[in-house]
Amino acid sequence: MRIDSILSSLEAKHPGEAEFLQAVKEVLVSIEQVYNQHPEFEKARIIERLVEPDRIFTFKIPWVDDRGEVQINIGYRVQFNNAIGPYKGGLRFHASVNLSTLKFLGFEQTFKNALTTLPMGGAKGGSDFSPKGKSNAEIMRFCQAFMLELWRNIGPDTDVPAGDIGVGTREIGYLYGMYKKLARENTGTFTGKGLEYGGSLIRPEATGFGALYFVNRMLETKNLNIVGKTVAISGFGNVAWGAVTKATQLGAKVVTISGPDGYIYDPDGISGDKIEYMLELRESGEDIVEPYAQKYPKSTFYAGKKPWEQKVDIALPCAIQNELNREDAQKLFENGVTCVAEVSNMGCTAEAVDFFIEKQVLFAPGKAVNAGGVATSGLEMSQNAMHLQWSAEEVDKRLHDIMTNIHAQCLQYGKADNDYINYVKGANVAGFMKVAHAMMAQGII
Ligand code: 2IT
Repeated sequence: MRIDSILSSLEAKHPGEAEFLQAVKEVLVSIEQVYNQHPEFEKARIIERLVEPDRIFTFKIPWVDDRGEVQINIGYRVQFNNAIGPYKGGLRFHASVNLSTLKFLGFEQTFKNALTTLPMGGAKGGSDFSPKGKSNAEIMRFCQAFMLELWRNIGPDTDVPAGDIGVGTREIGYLYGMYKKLARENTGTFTGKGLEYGGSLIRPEATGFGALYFVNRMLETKNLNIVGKTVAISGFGNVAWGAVTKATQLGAKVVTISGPDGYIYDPDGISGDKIEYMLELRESGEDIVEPYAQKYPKSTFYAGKKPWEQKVDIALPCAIQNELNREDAQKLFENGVTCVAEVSNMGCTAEAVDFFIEKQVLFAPGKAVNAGGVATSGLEMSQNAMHLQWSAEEVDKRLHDIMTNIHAQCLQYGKADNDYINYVKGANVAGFMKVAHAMMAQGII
């Protein structure tokens, strides 16, 4: 495989897609060795076919704000790869959304979904619409306008969207409501739905819960236990909330959360009503964490800073891509961090990942660690198809088993001779092999 020539031809075709190229490069470097052992992959141009999405929908979303003014956003759906099942992946509503971000997310999703063991292909979508400071009515009108365009291109067996940053249960409700009205069917084309209309128990918690189940498996490889460990978490949205909840339940002490305004350090640990308060912070729609320090005066707010400067045992980026860079990685390492697990997609820069691997820090990538979210979406699809609802215990047990299985796949492909587990390589190779074999079996399409 000629990684450099594949990357430079991609760069020439799609200039300026930095995040996408970063994600592709990471996968190509990981799989190079095994790919070279399979000349049939090269002959079928598997890599060249994998790095182009099957198709991309781009559309205009005009809507009217509360002042009566017309707003225009751009909407996207990147249907990346459906070799192993219907396109599946979230929608992100955030000011930073562009095609490069959604292509990187759709590409990652393809391998992540393969790791879950469930039959789901990869997709991602969203808009540069920022929900920050928008009224409920504005959010509803925007979601409806978004769906007016997208509805024809999705369906329960073709493409099943879900939430991501800026898209939670409320947005899914508005999106799904409009979808149903237009498509005149009620088969659960979205996941992350409310419990009353086809949603799955545990789905809201699943990304964070699954991440902690995975972290537990990572610690076990070093005969370590999570009880009593201090944890730094970034973000304060749905994913961070699930991670704080499960880490605390398992006996760890979470000392930080963060927002775009800075981070909170709480030496007593973020537990009990403080976890509930995270939901209040989120619902305020202001996108800031500073009020936490006013409500809980023993904690400190650090304006404009990231939590990685604190001394902790475990670091869990739960906010957005590239939120932890090489300098942050160095600080964590110097402070004796034991385990770093990306809960956000591509939470660490490439340089930070290289640094952790070079220093043989216990480190795992988002496509393995956070796969519990989409896995539980897959379980929601199963329940919808069967027209029934499983108990929380049933879903949680399946989630737990899936995360254990993903960890085993990472070990199978990522364990080096010196016993260091390269989870990046393990996850990429395991995901790639499944997708590649499925593509080979189905011919040139
Ligand atoms: O990044 C992700 O895996 C998600 N946002 C969840 C996708 C899904 O379809 O549940």
